[in-house]
Amino acid sequence: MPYGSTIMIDLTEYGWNAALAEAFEPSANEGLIPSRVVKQSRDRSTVVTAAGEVAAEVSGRFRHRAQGPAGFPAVGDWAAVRPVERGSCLIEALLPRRSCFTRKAAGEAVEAQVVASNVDSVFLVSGLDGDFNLRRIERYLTIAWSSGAEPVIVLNKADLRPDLADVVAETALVAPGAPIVTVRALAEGGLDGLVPYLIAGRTVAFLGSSGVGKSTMINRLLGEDRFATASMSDAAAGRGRHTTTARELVRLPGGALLIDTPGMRELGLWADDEGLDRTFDEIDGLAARCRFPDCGHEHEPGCAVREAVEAGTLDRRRWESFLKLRRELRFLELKKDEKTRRQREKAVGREFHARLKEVKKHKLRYR
Ligand SMILES: Nc1nc2c(ncn2[C@@H]2O[C@H](COP(=O)(O)OP(=O)(O)OP(=O)(O)O)[C@@H](O)[C@H]2O)c(=O)[nH]1
Ligand SMILES: [Mg+2]
Ligand SMILES: [Zn+2]
Repeated sequence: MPYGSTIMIDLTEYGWNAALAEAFEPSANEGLIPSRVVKQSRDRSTVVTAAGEVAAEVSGRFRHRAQGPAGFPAVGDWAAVRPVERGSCLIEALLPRRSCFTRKAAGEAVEAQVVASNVDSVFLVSGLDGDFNLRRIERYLTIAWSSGAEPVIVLNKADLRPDLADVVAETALVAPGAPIVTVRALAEGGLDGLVPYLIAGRTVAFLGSSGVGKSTMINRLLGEDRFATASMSDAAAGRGRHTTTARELVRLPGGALLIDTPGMRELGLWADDEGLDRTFDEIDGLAARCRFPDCGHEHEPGCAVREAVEAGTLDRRRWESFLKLRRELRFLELKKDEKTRRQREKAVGREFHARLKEVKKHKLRYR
């Protein structure tokens, strides 16, 4: 790759700005160059630099210093890289993330996994077919409100639902404060509702289960079949799960930056209380009228939330969903605290042994 002085790509087209340039300054002094991660699959990255796209991997120093999986490069990250040879470079550091959509990594480990970083909007995509699920939307929203990006609920495959107005009304009840857009990815003009969010230099991540039409939408917006999509026959037969396997950022001709992601089978919560409260805004509002300021809305007397459920003004499923997600968050907090404590104990232990060794050495020397 030509790393010389020829500049082929203006990184402002990828969202580079004065604030990033300032954060990058120390790295510039080390002879590194700025780049954005445009593709991420397992431990392989591709970054775009002023000289074009190149394969990238993290340096030994980066790996040594990284704090868990969330510290590793994710699509959308800005990275300081060192060109090494034709067609590859080493990622030495990441610039601070402005926002990031995070989930709990699958399995027992209490680790965050960054799905997409530095995003302005997240399109939470559902398909209006058999797979439509309001509870899943609440789960995505809780993370999205915690991410620092603006969520937009995108309901695709609107062609399959004659009762569209009802579905939108139902969705609005579980997504207070989030815009809802219905689209038909396969129809002429069917994506017009997304246009207000596709702004030059701004980044939009497409998130949602497998088969909801994320890649189909991005292809239509690009005007080319850049990404593989599940074929109609696969979709009809219920096959074609997880067609997309990498997280990838592309630039639309109009300048908006879109991130395609593989469908997520499991979306473990990695969020904060504020994200939960925004998702369940009406419950948060009712809570102000509970007798106890720290009411858990479960068994306490004088609970305005439970009273609303009993009076039928708050949907019982909504209340149950809130309690379930909150339980999941509490469990996560507990595990995180445990982990921090263990790490601290380990550090204290290490320190103690180091001192002990010093003392012994000292005694030997002066005996
Ligand atoms: N009826 C209908 N089908 C659609 C629409 N949008 C997409 N599809 C179909 O849905 C199937 C899945 O689309 P994909 O774009 O591959 O889905 P995806 O969200 O990218 O899935 P993963 O990559 O597995 O996460 C394909 O067969 C599409 O043709 C739509 O608006 N209406
Ligand atoms: Mg896809
Ligand atoms: Zn209460």
